[in-house]
Amino acid sequence: MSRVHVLAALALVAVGGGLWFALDGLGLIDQNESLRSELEAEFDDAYPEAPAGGGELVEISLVAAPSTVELVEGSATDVWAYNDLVPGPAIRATLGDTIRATLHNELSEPTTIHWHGIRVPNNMDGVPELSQAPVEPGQSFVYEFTPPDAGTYWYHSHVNGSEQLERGLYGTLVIEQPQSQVDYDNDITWLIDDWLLIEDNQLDPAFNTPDDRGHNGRWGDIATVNSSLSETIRAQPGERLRLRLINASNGRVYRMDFGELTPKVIAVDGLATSRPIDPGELNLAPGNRLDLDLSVPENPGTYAVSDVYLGMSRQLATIVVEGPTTGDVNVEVAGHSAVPDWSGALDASVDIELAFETQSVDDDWIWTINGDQFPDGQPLELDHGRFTKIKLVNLSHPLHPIHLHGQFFKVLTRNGEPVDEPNFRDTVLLEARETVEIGLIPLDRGEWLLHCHIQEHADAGMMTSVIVS
Ligand SMILES: [Cu+2]
Repeated sequence: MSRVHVLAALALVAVGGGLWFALDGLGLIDQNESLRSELEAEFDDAYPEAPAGGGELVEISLVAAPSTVELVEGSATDVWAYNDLVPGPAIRATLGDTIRATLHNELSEPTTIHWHGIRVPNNMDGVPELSQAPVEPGQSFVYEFTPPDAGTYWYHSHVNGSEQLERGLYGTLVIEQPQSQVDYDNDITWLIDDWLLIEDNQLDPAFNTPDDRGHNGRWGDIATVNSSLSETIRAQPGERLRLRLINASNGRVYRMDFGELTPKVIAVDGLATSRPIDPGELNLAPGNRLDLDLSVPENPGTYAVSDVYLGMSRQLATIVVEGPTTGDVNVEVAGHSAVPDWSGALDASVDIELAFETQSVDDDWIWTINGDQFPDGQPLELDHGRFTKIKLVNLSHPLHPIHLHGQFFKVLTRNGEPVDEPNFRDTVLLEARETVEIGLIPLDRGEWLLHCHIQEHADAGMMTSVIVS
């Protein structure tokens, strides 16, 4: 600092600017640190550090094995499934319950289960080599954890994801509030996936191709809801539905269009939003979840629910409204949680910058983060309880839904413009050459994976790890 600046700083004190100004000007207090303290105070237990517990034990056995599913009427498609179901068994528990899930591997290759979005103890996170050894064929592994947050989650394989997820190794996991603020007439989970079929309605056996890796992963030619091409809900006017959407696709992004229906998004990636959002404003990228609150309208009829992400409309499901009116058809939906505003975070310095990039190697593609293909490179280090700002830079044209295990974060900016999202996330989509800044306060200790949720990109090295200590 020059003498002129010191004098100017002292002059500020002289004119009544106060001690803090003066000390800041002299660099004796790190302004950035006081800003961080404010952001940490603003977080104010937005979600709990540890689970409350005190509930029941929910036990389930999950057998991963080859099976078949009827995607197209009249034909059996060979898949890999948990307990012969795609999606696997729907796991439901109440906040405070402990889940004990025993995985039995009856596949011909190793596997694990990741509990996407649940802040589990690090050794229950299902990441091969990082948090557990892969479960070998014929072996079992017991996962046990008490979810600290209510909401919509899912579980899936975390080994050879470009093939194991594509073949069907996933299921839904819903943690209910002990007392819901709203008494829904129906609570429905829609797991959305797309499938690439060849003749006889079998899965195209060429998984994880150079073409998949070089583009946005494997996109199918049919899209299903709960493995059905014609998922239909029947509801009466005035009923109130909770719809939980999960994107389990390897690469496909959806944007939901409800036509004349007017549901509101009330939770993103599990956690409640502090104000309702129009679903047309949000992408449902691989890994994302959206919870919707839908009041069934007065007019009987057949309403299409479609995906419009690519600009054209593709129908995914149908809501049939019929019968007498049972309740209010114009319910005002409210926000439910305290999400920090964190607009002050725009002035905080960036702690970590991650550049996502591809490299062409021998007519193939690898994916790197800051030049390293996983497991090369050093883990990132984050301080427990400290506000941290991370800049995610997509230097490539393909999409990258970036998923951070074990932590929630909030989007602060997109391409330098402030973003006012009333919600946390665990997965954020980076569009072509987009830069997104996120803020988070790490609460869960351990070494966690950060990766692209396009399975082919992750398998081509687009992963790194984050140590919270
Ligand atoms: Cu990617």
